[in-house]
Amino acid sequence: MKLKSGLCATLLTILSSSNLVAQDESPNIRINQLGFYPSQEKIAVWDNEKEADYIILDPSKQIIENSSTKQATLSRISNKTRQTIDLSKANKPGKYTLIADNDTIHFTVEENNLRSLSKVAIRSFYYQRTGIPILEKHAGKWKRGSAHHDTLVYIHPNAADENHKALETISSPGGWYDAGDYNKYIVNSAYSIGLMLTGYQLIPQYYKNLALNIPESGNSTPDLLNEMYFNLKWMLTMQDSFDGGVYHKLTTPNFEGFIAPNKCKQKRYVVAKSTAATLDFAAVMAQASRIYDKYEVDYPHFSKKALNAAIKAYEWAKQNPQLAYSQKKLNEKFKPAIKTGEYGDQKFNDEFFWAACELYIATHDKEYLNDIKKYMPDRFTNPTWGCVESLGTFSLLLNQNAEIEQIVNKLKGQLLTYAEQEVNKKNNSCFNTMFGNDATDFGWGALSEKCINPAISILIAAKLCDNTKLDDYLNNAFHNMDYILGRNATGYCYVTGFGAKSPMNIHHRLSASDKIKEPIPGFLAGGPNQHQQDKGQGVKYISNYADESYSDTLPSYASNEIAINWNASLVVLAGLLDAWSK
Ligand code: G3I
Ligand code: 9MR
Repeated sequence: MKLKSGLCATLLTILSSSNLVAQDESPNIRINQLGFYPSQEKIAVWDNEKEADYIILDPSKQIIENSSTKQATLSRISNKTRQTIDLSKANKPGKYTLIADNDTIHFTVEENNLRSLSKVAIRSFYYQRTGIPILEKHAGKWKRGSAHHDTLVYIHPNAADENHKALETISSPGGWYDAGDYNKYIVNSAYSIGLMLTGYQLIPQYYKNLALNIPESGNSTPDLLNEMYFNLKWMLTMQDSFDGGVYHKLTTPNFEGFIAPNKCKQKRYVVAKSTAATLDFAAVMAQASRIYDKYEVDYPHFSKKALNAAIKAYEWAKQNPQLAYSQKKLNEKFKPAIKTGEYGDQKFNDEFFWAACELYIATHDKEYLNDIKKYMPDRFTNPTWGCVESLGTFSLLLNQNAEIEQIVNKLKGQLLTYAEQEVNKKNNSCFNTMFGNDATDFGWGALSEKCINPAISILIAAKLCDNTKLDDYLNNAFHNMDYILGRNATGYCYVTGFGAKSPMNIHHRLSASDKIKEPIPGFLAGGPNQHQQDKGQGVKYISNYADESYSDTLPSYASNEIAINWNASLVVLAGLLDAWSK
């Protein structure tokens, strides 16, 4: 076999060492830093306009590939040309070495490659738990004392009504911190759990056996459900028992500083009820009521309670169908002004649709079926916190019956049309992905909303609508995951604690205040965001290209925050790929 002299020299160095090479030392190779499943379509990207020769060594250091990079493709975002490195010869479990020009990188091939990511991504929610001590036996060095007990939460003047005076208190303990901040938001909580319950229903057997080392582990409920129950229980406390409406969020007036949770001093309030929060609550409670029904032993009466809460919430929403949570308007009338995350929304057809779907599935009541018809979307829209109709679609597909056959067929058609459009985006992609070829892909939370969620949607399309597409869509979903884990424009593996080049300075108050160098593991960063809303607030971006608008610095809330909804995406995709990879 004839090798170019540069490759020969690098090969000799490699054969005499076995250290893992960090991504930074091989700047031209962009690769999934977690490795691959044996059966997966495997490529790396050569981030250089010049073609390069490369070799691949198998675990016994034999050369199994001697080739050159191919498919030079110009990015539509930057002026960069990238090429493809074919790794398909690395198809058996083991540790491989890729040498391209002067760059060397090791990568692994193994069964269950994403298993650890799948677990740690769920465990990140345990670290977000409020009001309880996070114990060393579960959290290792990231243990911490309890804080934010929320047993004395004030009714904000903007939430006062005939049954609750301003500044009265309620108790609303538990639940997860939303993100890098310390507040708890109903819209995002409901959406996150709705998405994970969708994932759970697709692969219940997989989750049955996935033990997470959280306090409830070992009971008879799958740990994913155990973890979500912690937040569902809190959500129930956010419903006004007088009228069924749900407070939009539980929050301090201003974001806290980057201080430890037990140092926080601001008062916490529940704020005005809203249509979006109440409908999202109704949807997720109805969904949870049927899924947790099997786990009465661990969670007695929860199912019934959740369903009643959902029904009441839906009734409230029907009477208050247009109550947007507008912080600006409320702040003009009420004090103290609330400046934290808005999760604002003006359109509620999607929330009505999701809630009607879940309540119909839980009760088979015609009233909800009528509303499903009334709010039926005319096309499929990828799930995000503000656009939740897809969660209704997924639930109907998962719970079909003769009565809704026509509706389900329509929704299947919509989902398949969407999926075809989505996979076509891969044409002429320099990362060989559906995601990341256009600047508009990169907004706040892009990695979850625009990269992972479409991958989830197409997988569901193949699994529930057209099985003949499964191989193709699985490949595409894997490629989007490769993007998340390193085959991308910055070379970051965007999940904390994973990969050779990983975020170290996430905008996360828990990680920033714990005096531990490494961030809490398992969190997906929001990722590159062309709008750079935090620019000039101490944030320097490495580049202005949309796909490189990422800053691994603490102040970068627009690119480097973490959030439960983004991790929910990661949980679902990692789980589906791990379960369906065979
Ligand atoms: O909808 C518009 C779209 O029409 C427009 O083309 C696009 C480009 O400007 O913007 C879209 O609006 C964006 C909106 O999210 C909807 O996705 C806004 O620019 C963007 O600023 C907004 O970001 C939200 C951010 O809060 C700021 O409000 C994120 O989605 C949301 O995930 C994030 O959530 C925060 C919570 O408020 C507080 N806790 C942390 C959490 C994560 O950062
Ligand atoms: O830290 C805040 C983060 O958790 C929010 O998601 C984000 C968007 O609402 O806002 C961050 O707070 C910033 C504020 O919006 C503007 N001034 C700088 C704050 C970060 O230090």
